[in-house]
Amino acid sequence: MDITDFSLTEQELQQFDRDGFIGPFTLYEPEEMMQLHKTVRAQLFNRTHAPYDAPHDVAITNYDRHLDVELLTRHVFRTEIVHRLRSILGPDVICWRSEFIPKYPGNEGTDWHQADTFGHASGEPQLVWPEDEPFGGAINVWTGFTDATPENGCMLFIPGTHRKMNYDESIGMTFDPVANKDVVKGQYARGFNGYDYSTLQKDKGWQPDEAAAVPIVMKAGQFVIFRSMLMHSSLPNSTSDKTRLGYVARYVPGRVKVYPDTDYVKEFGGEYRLDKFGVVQVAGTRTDPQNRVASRSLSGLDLKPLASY
Ligand SMILES: O=C(O)CCC(=O)C(=O)O
Ligand SMILES: [Fe+2]
Repeated sequence: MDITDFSLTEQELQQFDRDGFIGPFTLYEPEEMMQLHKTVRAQLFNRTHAPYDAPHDVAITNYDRHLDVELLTRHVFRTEIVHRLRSILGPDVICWRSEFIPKYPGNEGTDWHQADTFGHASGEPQLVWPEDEPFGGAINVWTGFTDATPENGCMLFIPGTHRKMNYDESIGMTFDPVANKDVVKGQYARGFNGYDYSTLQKDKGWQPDEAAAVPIVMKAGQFVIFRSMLMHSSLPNSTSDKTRLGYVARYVPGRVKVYPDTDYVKEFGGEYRLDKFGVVQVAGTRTDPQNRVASRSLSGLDLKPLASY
């Protein structure tokens, strides 16, 4: 096999189909990751071209910096990632969101959730797949910018739970960062950026099967690929000195409509204009004609999508 071909093997695809996730895979060596993290951290402070003008304590401030920070643009295009995505999604792949998800020492974990339309906050879908497809949601590529361990807040997955939504995202949630902070659910303090995700449960009497959860332990520089429809959460950071930082890039096939019929991202009690937003074509050529497209990075970098096979 060509060592520059990172496509998933037949066996890996079967595993992904069964479990809803695969990995971790190594993208950067720990030393390289540390350097990259340091450089990117400094560049994130420059918000001249940042896509959303949001207060620093609102999570959306961390969204989509792959659109303006060159090293992150390069990251979402990495062949180690895109080849594998193409194995799952086919030839036309777009990156429609990225997010930094930090867990500082003492922070609560992330509550159990599944995302299909990503409309959980406002009740309005952010992603619309063509009808009659078996899956919705995105393929998440979560990269550890630091190590992720059970102590500092690694993710938990419940394998095989990606086929059935236990949550109804069309209900929408109430943003209340005070009431929804550090609430103990199951054994741990877990939240969802100021929301209570459990309010979307279709069956109020149902509980996630925590006994079936597996910890996703990762070294800095590794990434894991998972369906957003998989049941996932993360543990609290119980350390006093070890930050956990994940950078997740979310991808869909080009045929998915992204933010249909709206000019805003509506989350966290605010509405943020999509003027600077665009999907980034990382493989192939096709995207839904109504999708906003970023033809080049806001930093000026002009990367070409991987050619179709
Ligand atoms: O990093 C976390 O704690 C949760 C990640 C997550 O929910 C996601 O990437 O969709
Ligand atoms: Fe998630």
